[in-house]
Amino acid sequence: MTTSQPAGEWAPIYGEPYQPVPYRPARMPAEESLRNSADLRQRMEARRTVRMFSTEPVPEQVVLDAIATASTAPSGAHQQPWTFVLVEDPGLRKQIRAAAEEEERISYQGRLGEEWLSALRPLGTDADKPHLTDAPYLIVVFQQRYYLEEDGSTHKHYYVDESVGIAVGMLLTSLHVAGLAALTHTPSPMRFLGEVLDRPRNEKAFAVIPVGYPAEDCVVPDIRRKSLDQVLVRR
Ligand code: IYR
Repeated sequence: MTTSQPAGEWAPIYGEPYQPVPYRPARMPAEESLRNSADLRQRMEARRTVRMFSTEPVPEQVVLDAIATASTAPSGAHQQPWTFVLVEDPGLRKQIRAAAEEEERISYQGRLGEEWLSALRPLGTDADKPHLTDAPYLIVVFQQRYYLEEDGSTHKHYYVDESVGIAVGMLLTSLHVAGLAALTHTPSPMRFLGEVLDRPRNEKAFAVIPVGYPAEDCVVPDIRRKSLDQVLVRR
């Protein structure tokens, strides 16, 4: 490692002057760049979203590393507007599953509408959410819609959706390269998550991410990804 962050706790720096420090990462030889990018591309092409989890435990440190990696994401005004709640407690997971399934039943019974239901049909999703209690961990990602000081005063946060979306992408990448499966689950509405997990009023649930190993009999939908040609436009 050639550069690293100074050790210590982060604290807000609103209004402080610009104080740049040198950033001189060693130049990576082109062959190494190619090897690394091709290797990551190949690994990521093998990633699948999993909805059938084994209850087998996974190494806790891998999950902590993934959350720490996610928290390296760039963010609007470097405000890092995210909180990751790592839920292991079986009682809490049961509560989350019951509340999610209650909402999802209403959704699948018609709230989503025919167009949405038909978009979901090839994915085989339904209102049953066994992954919420089977997977050994749930990572519930919250967006901090604004910064909340202890005295109750607030500061605006910027580009919160974008920032948290990038962080979740990095989280999923880290889990995948460490051999763990995950699901980006967005129960809707998600308000119950803030209540069950006792989060402050500035935090809004963004996604629930069950993490674990795929079940032995895990199946996934037979779907294809867009090719590079289909997503790349060159000018
Ligand atoms: N939240 C529901 C429905 C759902 C919506 C989308 I968009 C998906 O890609 C998958 C599911 C559920 O979790 O089942």
